[in-house]
Amino acid sequence: MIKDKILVIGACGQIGVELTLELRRIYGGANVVASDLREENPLLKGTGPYVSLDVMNKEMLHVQVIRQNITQIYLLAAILSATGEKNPNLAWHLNTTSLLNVLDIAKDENIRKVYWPSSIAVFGPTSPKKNCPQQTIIEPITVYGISKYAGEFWCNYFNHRYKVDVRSLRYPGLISYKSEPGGGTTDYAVEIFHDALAENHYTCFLKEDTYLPMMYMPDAIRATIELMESDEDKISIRTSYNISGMSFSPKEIGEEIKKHLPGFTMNYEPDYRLPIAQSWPQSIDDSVAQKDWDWKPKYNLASMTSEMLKNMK
Ligand code: NAD
Ligand code: AKB
Repeated sequence: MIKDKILVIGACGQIGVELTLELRRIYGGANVVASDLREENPLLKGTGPYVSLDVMNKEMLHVQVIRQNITQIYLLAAILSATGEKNPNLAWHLNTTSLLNVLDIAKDENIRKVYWPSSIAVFGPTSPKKNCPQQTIIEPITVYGISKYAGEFWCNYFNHRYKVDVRSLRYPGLISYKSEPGGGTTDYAVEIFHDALAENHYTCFLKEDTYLPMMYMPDAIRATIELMESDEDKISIRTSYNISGMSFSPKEIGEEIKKHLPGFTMNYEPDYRLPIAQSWPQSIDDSVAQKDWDWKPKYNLASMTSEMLKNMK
């Protein structure tokens, strides 16, 4: 049996912390090397090795891969949709160069598997709004969406041309309480819990009827590991798989929170993130992921809300 040694890049971010902890639970703490530009997240301390690493420095990345005998890479470093619009050049540069650095090294060093997440942000205003299919019109309007769509095709290219086993999911907005979200348009669905518990009130930067696809973090972590552990012959999509959890609007999540915190109130002050959200689908068709590797979410709006409030209290 191959003994895997995993490198997680961007391990101190919203997904990275929880994914690293779960990978360490499965593969053993010493076999999962966490890395980031930032200081080590307190939740990771003492659970396994940590290296400070800038993924843009290809030489340093290459040295770490060789030095640590890495066999799998999870690349999570990116600039998300809202922050990306403030500095489009930086977002394009980080999101695409980081992926090319990792794919090149994976090709040269025979890395067994690579994971790189895409996003529902690849879709744009011309994509279907409801049950957006795996293959459809894709015309993203954010630099983040453009970088993710380009990245999907780089993954596809490296798989077909060089046989790099790179796998990917188009995550919806992710909702978690262990680590903070990092500059996305769907972040309102995390902020709302913090403000509800602190002030019993939330001012939302989207309109009340802005439906978006969302997922509770435990489902996203499970989807990631299920995809990565699936047999290679089950993977028919080498760009990125649609996956779906739940869909709701700010008004609906507010009403759900109100069932637990009766005095909770909301108002709306839409900003530059509203057109981004309105350009994305409201719900996602993930039938290809269901068929290929048996994907099925566990959480809906009600169960996610009660878990979030229970854990955050
Ligand atoms: P995040 O912003 O919370 O974390 C990204 C991490 O990467 C940060 O800790 C940051 O310090 C690190 N990083 C940035 N530049 C780096 C560099 N040059 N070298 C090394 N590390 C660097 O992001 P996240 O929400 O955890 O997202 C992880 C991945 O999942 C991204 O590719 C993102 O596009 C994708 N995704 C996230 C969501 C979501 O809702 N969180 C949804 C869809 C897709
Ligand atoms: C964002 O809002 O930018 C992310 C995403 C959906 O990719 N959460």
